[in-house]
Amino acid sequence: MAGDKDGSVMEMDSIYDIIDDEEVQEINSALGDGDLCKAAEKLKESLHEIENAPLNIAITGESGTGKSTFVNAIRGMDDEEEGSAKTGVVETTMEPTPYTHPNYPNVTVWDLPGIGSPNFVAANYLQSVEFSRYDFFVIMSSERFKQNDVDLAKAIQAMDKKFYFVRSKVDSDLHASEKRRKKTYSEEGVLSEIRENCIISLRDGEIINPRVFLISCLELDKYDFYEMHNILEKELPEHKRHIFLISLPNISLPILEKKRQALKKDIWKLATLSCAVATVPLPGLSVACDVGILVNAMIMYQKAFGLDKKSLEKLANKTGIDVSELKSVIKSPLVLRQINKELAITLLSRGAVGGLMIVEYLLSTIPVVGTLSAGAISFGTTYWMLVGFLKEIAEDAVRVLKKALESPV
Ligand SMILES: Nc1nc2c(ncn2[C@@H]2O[C@H](COP(=O)(O)OP(=O)(O)OP(=O)(O)O)[C@@H](O)[C@H]2O)c(=O)[nH]1
Ligand SMILES: [Mg+2]
Repeated sequence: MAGDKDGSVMEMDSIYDIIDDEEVQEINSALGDGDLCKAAEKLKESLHEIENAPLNIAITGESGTGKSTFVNAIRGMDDEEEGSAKTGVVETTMEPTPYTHPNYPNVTVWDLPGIGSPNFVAANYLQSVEFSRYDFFVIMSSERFKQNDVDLAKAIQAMDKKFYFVRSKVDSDLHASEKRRKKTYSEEGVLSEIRENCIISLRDGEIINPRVFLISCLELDKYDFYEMHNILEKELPEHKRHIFLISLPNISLPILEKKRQALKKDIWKLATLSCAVATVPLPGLSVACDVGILVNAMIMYQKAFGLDKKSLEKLANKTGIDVSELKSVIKSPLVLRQINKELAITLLSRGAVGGLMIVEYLLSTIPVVGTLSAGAISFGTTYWMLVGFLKEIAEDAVRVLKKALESPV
């Protein structure tokens, strides 16, 4: 795939790279009897639900285990940024403190009070932090898990909520071990020793099949963070998965790919919605669609992949790599342009041929598309345009991340 010099959207390898069987089935059942307006109404609700699903993540554990640092890290923030949780100082919070995600206001990470006091009673603690509002709990420890951690996990389970154990600061353990045992040092060895240790202490506390993720809040892209995120994603209810994926910090290539897939899944909904409401074709095009819906989607992609102005500046700050240098690896002429109606219309007009290809394919697999008359062409063209834009932006996000990872910081 390549955007040509004047910014046209892509050539694709094959139609199957663009639209798969699962999507065809979904479109088929959504369009049902060919009533686009009825289908659009349902899709609107479904999109609204997944984009606005509230996600509340509770971080708990003993004092000093890295809770506040983790609260910042999973929101893609550093500890000194405005809106970040205070770290490093002994700040015994007595109340659960909500920290909103900087880009997604429906995602809140809660920094809960510590559980270290000797007369800690798990059930009372859960009542006092209003356990029912959280989607899941992360119980953090920077050493072996203790009785309080175990009691808390059991009480969470009794309330029918999910919990995950995080063993933080593994970077420090590795560093110390490397210094002290130069000859026999093995990263894998140290990590499996820590894991084993945690599992034993949890099993001793009668936690069956405990799951422990080894993490460094200072280097979130390493160790078990990705695995943890995979498991969380699987275990979240379906309508919360999207926002969870999209709100993750852009710290690793697999995360970028997951984001692309999650966003790609909803393109047919956006295309249907955009075409359902408009009846008058855009001047000079045989496409009738609501361009505003497309512009919003494009802005959302840019933000999700951290290629908007604010995110690039933040990344530059974090890595010490100049914004202009980060931008220099961006290949698509589209990614850095101001996203507005004009850009969307330009892309739609250049996507007409690809749009027809989609329409032809859909007509052969979903005959009901044929009843949409002008809507079918509009659907194909808008769909093609968004897929192309997403592909370009995702590929550039990969280039920018690779550049950022070169940073010595
Ligand atoms: N090396 C290393 N240090 C960490 C990690 N996580 C946190 N820290 C450091 O540990 C110290 C305590 O971290 P906080 O995030 O403030 O811990 P907390 O659990 O919020 O502590 P309280 O609010 O007092 O309960 C800070 O100096 C952090 O920079 C980690 O994964 N690795
Ligand atoms: Mg704290």
